[in-house]
Amino acid sequence: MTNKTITVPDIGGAEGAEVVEVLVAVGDRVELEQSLIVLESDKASMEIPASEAGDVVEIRVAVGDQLSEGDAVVVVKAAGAASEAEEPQAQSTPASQSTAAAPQQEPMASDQQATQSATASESAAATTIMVVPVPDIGTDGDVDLVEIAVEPGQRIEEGDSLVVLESDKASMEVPSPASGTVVKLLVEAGIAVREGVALLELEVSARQSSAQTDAQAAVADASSAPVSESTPETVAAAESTAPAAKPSAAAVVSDVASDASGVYAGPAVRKLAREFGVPLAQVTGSGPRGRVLKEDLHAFVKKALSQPPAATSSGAGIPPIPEVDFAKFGATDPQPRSRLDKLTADNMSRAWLNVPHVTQFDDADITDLEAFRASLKAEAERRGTKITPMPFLLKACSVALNANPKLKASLADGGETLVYKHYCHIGMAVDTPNGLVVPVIRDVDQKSIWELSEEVIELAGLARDKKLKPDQMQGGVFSISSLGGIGGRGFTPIVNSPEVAILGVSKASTQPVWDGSQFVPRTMLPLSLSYDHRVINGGDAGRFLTQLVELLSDIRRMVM
Ligand code: CAO
Repeated sequence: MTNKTITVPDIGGAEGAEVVEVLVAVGDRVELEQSLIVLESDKASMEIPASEAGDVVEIRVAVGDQLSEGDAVVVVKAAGAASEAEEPQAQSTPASQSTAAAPQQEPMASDQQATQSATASESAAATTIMVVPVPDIGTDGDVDLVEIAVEPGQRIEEGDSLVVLESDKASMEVPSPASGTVVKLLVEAGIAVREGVALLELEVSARQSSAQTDAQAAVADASSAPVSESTPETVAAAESTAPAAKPSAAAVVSDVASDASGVYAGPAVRKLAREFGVPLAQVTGSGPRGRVLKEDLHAFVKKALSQPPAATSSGAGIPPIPEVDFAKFGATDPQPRSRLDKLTADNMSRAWLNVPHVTQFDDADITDLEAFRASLKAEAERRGTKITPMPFLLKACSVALNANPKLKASLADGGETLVYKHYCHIGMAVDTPNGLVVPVIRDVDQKSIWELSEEVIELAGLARDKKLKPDQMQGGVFSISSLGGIGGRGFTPIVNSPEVAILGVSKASTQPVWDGSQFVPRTMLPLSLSYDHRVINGGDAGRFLTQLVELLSDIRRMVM
């Protein structure tokens, strides 16, 4: 039994590839070629395989470490390796030792097809055409060419991704072996390719080329390039090897097709996702077999940035409501929401999440009020208006608010200060086809019932015609939400923060009320007062609502 240090093999010259996952732990038994860690460079995601089977006795790396060829990964206690020396000390193994362990290295032998074309003049132009083939991809079979990442005329740097290949198990990016300009694509997306198939022609500098042609690789024969459009004229055979002219197999080590969360994405997309801080599992892939493309990631980020934060998730650790594909259950008709609806949603979420709400209920006996209102009908008609319970509600609220000023105060300075207001502007929720708006009636306490009545009609009309000006929706100290004209026996309105209280008004109805000796029919108006319990206590709310009920039950009290 000997201790063996397993090191990073040739990873295509990538320096400082980051450890993104450690797949084994001390004490684990690893088999030959079992993946030990996952490294990611800016071009590829690579699983580093065990070059020895044995028990892991030491892990030399941690997530976040930057590794290069030859750096130690793990130490294993290997069985039966009689020829190997014991390695008692932890140290990096020389690259030459480690590369022998990398299964990806072998395809770099001279039977591979790389490629230097001789079509270009070797002279004055000082450029030459290089044909870039599919490198060793770890399989003899065909793989799908799913994406072409470059186009003719494009200037690229050595290492830039040229194409994306995909097998059943892996997605691979083929990096450019040299810097240059793409002259011609020899393949198209959607075809099947295999090692040796010419991908494209690259115009490179003669200097760069000559450095590469010192060790030029043989070109694939026609039979090994089943889908290539390359011709003998454009692909000149060479007998030597050309490591610089062909992508290193290790540099395109396959990225696992789908990770533990089932995400299917290439290394560049994974890297980008990490940079954006996007959990890839949340991105819907539009590529073949659901593969997440860069475009998908961009679309996801764009959408996330344009969405109001509280639309589906409040943040603060509150889990978002999952998206549901309703079309699975029947016909649907998705409609974009109006700006007003989305704004209301934001405001409601903000108030709901920030304000500890309590709602208190009571009924006001408005029998006399209704009789009085009915008596005003003829006069209202003469004035060219009509009078609903709303102006009476506004007036009664203004009186009760002035008597209970805390109900029209607001918190400030992060809760350090309570701002009392000497004015009495009241907001009135208006239901419009376009959404909910809350125009504000100013100085309600100083206006007559007739004035209030006219203003209710005017502001409700402006709201429905989308003609309210911003200042007509600002400055409220309290709100009334009346569903009385619509129906319902009670509801719990959401405080229109930074206000601290809101009155919900439901539909009045005739109820039997015990008068001490008998039941008598009375018109009862259900009221619900929601309040911010950080500011308003039950006692404050109880006093306010009781006074409001008294005012509505006997409107003479409004002038007292
Ligand atoms: N009980 C019984 N009847 C009532 C009533 C009540 N509480 N309140 C109003 N009514 C009657 C009115 O008297 C009127 O009847 P008549 O025409 O016979 O007189 C009818 O209902 C319709 O009134 P209205 O709603 O047009 O007028 P309003 O002054 O009472 O209310 C406004 C004006 C703008 C508040 C109202 O039209 C409205 O938009 N309400 C919806 C508010 C809302 O959406 N709140 C929810 C916010 S949170 O989602």
